[in-house]
Amino acid sequence: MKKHTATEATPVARLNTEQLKDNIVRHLHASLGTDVNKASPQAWWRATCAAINEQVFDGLRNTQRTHYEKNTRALHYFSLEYLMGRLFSNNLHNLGLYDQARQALGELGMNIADLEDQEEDMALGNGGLGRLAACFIDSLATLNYPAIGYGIHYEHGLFKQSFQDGRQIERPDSWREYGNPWEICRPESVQEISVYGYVETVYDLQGRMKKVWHPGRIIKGVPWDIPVVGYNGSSVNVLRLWESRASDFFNWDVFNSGGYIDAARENIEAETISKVLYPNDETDAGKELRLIQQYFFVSCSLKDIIRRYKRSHGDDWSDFAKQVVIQLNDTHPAVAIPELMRILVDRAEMQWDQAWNLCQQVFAYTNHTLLPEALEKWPVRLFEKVLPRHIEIIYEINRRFLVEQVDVLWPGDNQKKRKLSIIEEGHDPMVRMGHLSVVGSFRVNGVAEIHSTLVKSDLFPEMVALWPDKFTNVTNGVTPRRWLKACNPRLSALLDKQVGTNWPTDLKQLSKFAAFADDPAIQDAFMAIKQQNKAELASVVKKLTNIDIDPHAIFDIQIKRLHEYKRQHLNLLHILALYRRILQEPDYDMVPRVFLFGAKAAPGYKLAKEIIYAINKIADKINHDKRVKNRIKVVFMPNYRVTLAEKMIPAADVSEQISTAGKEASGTGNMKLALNGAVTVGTLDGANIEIAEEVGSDNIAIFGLTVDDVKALQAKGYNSSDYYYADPEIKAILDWLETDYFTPGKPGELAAIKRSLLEGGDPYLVLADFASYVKAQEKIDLWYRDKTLWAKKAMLNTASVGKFTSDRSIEDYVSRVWQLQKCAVNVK
Ligand code: Z2T
Repeated sequence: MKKHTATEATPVARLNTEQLKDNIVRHLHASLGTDVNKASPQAWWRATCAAINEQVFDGLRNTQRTHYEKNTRALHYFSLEYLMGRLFSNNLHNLGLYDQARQALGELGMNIADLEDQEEDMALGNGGLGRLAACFIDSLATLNYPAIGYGIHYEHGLFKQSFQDGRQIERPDSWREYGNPWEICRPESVQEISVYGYVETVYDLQGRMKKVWHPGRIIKGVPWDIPVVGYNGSSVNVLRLWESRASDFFNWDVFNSGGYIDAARENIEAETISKVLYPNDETDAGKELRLIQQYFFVSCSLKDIIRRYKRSHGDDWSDFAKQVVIQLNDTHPAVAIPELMRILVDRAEMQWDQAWNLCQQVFAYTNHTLLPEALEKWPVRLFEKVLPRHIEIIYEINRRFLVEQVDVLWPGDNQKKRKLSIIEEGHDPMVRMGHLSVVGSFRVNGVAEIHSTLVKSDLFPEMVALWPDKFTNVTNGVTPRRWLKACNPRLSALLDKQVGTNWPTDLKQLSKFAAFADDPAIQDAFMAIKQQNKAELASVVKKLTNIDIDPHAIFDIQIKRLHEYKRQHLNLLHILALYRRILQEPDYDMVPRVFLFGAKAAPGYKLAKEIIYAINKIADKINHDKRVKNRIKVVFMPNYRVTLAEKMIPAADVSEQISTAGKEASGTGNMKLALNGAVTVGTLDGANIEIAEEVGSDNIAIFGLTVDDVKALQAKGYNSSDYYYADPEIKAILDWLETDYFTPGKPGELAAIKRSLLEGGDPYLVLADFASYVKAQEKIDLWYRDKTLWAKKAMLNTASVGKFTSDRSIEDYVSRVWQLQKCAVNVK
């Protein structure tokens, strides 16, 4: 038989247009029960998905067989969130079939873009953390690393957002209401997990103490597999998502004793577990159901991993840490640590030390934030109720940690013990999941250089003293397949021509594009593409908001979850400053600008919702004010999500990355926007710092306080009202918010922002950074007036951000954390 390598093997056969046409029509008949004359766009989309899946499943079988035969070490990515977006064009691009499919559908009388719009976003995540997981599994498959993603099969993903009189309304998202073509149910791999109940202490014949957990409830986990197609005929990996169901044998027993209704209620409760994604991105919900969600998917996943391991190793655990590495995506899945201990000690009857040793070789933990309100803590009494055995195990992990580690380095130092303890003392004691994650992992990483530095210096300094080598950095990245090739086909074609076609898997190739930054013909081509992308976005804006925007204006874009620390209100204050200048000076000279926002607020986050309301009200006023003469337009795009990002990012001139220094762990939208030729206005925070290093200070507008400045200002005592009284522009703008100018007849409706900045003490230093922000924006205005200068800066952004491919992030994880081998897939 022919020998295959990763590059020459094509685990997925390439089809030509004719074959694809045949397959689509065949599925229209055989799978959809319709025909070419009466099929709806939805049926065409499904038939095409089925045709794509024939190729996907070939690749999946080849990959799974190869991994099984070679018995490779594999990464197991544990994440509560995967923000996948749509998979139709992604899978076609990664299979190398997009152009054939477009042509095939065209010849069948269908427009591929219309079919793409049939698909609901798979929005099983909140924002950056969930989208990062999606980019990582794309890169893992592309790079041929054996890996599986584990998570929850939420019935409802992140809520759908609309506006009613400018206020955010949330509606449920039902992404699989009519079935999802990409998922495969695997009933043969169901798992059962336990919650509640009590722990009994028993003694065996040798007099050894044993703990027996008598669960109160048993729940079934049903796995759904989503194939993850690597780019260019590489591996097809799996994302395995667990759906909760009532366990038949446990609950329906009650039926016999006349407890039919009770049994039915228990069923409903079991099925509630995977019902809905918690919509808070950086606040700890602290709810019982959330803890059960975490434990449910972690326990199912560990059992799945162990079942697979035992298939080849039986009860011999000695190779487990060689075969298995588990990455914890933040602390959300950290209960995996006591769960694996429970399985090893209680079930496999392993000695504690040996079990702990194994655990510490298997887990690695990524921290995604320093915000105190996002650092997970669970009340001990909740743990006792839901996971009575796990809390005992956590106590024992903690006891040994304090005695064997902390007390050895700091003998008798009780203050250190209080600070480092996994259990936070108080009248309501808490389990600190960050501490547990650090103690139980062999590696801990932050997601950008500055963030990893702060994780060490500010969050876990004593842990660094105990384990200096545990801590590392892996700067985030984004997949250039989705975030350039698929979403920006025009720019992709130009890049293919100028730097060759290898950039999707070797993004540093883009640096060759810098050689054309002064070439007038290429500048024109580049700017013409931006212009077309902007015109396309303008028609999307018109359709969604009925607002007319001029594609020749600067498109200034801020897209991210709504948060005080991300400072959408700083952007808003700048808009108000411009508006006020125009009113005071009717001929105020500025390049026309469209400010576009996209953001969802967590439903319970009051001030975030007030900021959305204020942006909408102010937009309405400015957009209809004739005196503005279209110099400013403000658009709040409803229901921002992956699919909308794919339309906005290619059309951006300016990228707003304006968080308070030290607060944004990394950011990933910043990378996507720069890659598509937007110039960043940003603080020295998160990955902005590394973007600035790559693009150079001429090609980015940096402003504001640095991390050190912020610390110094807060140490000396920050008084926001100083800025209010010292700067007449700030004062006028904030006072404006209290009038009824933007909300006729209802003064004070926008006052919440002013209150938070003055009475609230302006915790994110908006007023301190305002003047510097306005200057950076003036620089942008000046730069944009010179078309060649701007083209050069934009092009150099695209050319310089090759570092931020998620392929590089994955290679960093492989060498610093996972120690995986690439595995070429054999074709059969
Ligand atoms: C999230 O999206 C992020 C951090 C979180 O901390 C939670 C969520 Cl849902 C618990 C973001 C960071 O804010 C962002 O800076 C980073 O780029 C992203 O995670 C991926 O690392």
